[in-house]
Amino acid sequence: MSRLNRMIHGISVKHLWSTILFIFCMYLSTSLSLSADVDVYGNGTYTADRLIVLIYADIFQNNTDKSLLSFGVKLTYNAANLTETQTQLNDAIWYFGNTTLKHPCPNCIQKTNGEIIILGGKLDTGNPIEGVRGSKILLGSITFDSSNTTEPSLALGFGKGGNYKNFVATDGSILDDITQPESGVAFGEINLSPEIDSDGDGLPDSVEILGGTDPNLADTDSDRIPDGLEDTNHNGGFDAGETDPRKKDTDGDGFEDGIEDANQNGIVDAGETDPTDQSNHPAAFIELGKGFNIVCIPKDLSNTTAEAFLKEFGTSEEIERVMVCDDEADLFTILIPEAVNPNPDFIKGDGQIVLSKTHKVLLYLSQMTCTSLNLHSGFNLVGTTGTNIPQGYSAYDLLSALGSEKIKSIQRYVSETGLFESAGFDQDGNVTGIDFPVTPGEGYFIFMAQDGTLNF
Ligand SMILES: [Ca+2]
Ligand SMILES: [Ca+2]
Ligand SMILES: [Ca+2]
Ligand SMILES: [Ca+2]
Repeated sequence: MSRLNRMIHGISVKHLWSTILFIFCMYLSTSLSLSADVDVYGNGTYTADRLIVLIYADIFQNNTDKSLLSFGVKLTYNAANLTETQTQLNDAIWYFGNTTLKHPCPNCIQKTNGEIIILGGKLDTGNPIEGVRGSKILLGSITFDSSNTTEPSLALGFGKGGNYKNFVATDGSILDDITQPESGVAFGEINLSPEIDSDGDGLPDSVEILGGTDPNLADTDSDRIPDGLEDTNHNGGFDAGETDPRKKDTDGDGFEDGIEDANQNGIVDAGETDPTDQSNHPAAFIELGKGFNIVCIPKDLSNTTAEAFLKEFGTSEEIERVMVCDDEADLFTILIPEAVNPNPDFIKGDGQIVLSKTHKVLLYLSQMTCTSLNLHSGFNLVGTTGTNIPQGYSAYDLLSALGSEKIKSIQRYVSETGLFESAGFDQDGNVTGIDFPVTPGEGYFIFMAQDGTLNF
């Protein structure tokens, strides 16, 4: 019985065709794949007027003793149809120096009409013979403007800068010289397909691979701004006027890009600060997550009406309700945007519970005066409204300032995890629990044993 027959024997007719298809695909993929020490191939993705070619290599996949120290690849193209606009070596992997100080490879990209040579090497001073090994290793990329992106006539071959031989392995062997098909270098096809944007962030997958962002994650650096709104010209680079899609805080002023750009639209709107200018940043901010939030509005609340107070948080489209603690009655007053509301006493330093329908950032551009917190025995919902709280002030600092006789514990709500964090005193009067930061705009539950006042 043949191998195929043995495999088919015993399976139902229902599965027969899918099995035959599977075996056929196995055969196809085996017959199409290359099998040299280093297989070089490409993926091209196109739109109506652009073609991006990513050149990859499978390197020493069947040999764990060797890796590759250098390569030289040539792409031949039809210059009548294609105009090269950008060629890059993947210098994240191929570099001279070390992981923190990477020297650019001199003269490693050579262009003539119809031919581009990319040369690369890895020489890490920490481990000079480490080399590179693995499957689908990106060597470099070439971007073309095109009048005919779907039949561009592309071919890969050895890239030789002069007479140099460039594929050198860690054992000293020069793979350019080896002619047996299973050892040495084999050049495959460049497969072409239309550009896609898997994560829907506005940057095509190929541009994300080029630029080092994640093609399957819309916000690579999790600063709340999608990659495609940071890299606004969609070229995979980090250009003047753009925020860096690989860095949360582009200008390093301590405020993440998506806080400064409060509505996360990639534009500096009125009332926002510039995420690319270190000297321009907010004084304080409140970040509302979707759902439950405990916050404290950093402003002078004297003579504030419920209507004006609610406007600080947003419209009824954004906010479901705000709960203000009435300290005297130990009750919450519930306020609903754009409805008829009672007018509670607003006391500076009181916290609020906000049920938000959306994620929202509220920016405060100017410095606010600091306040003292008047805390009464029992439950308090308070917040720090000022911006002159000492740098690094934390729950333990607050507990120590009041002392174990007066304060029992402090809690905050972390909207990302949906959990409360708590700090207090143990039996011996030592601070214990999570030493979370105390920051302007955030609200806290404080449980007091006696009345007390806290001055920052
Ligand atoms: Ca994308
Ligand atoms: Ca981002
Ligand atoms: Ca960013
Ligand atoms: Ca910033």
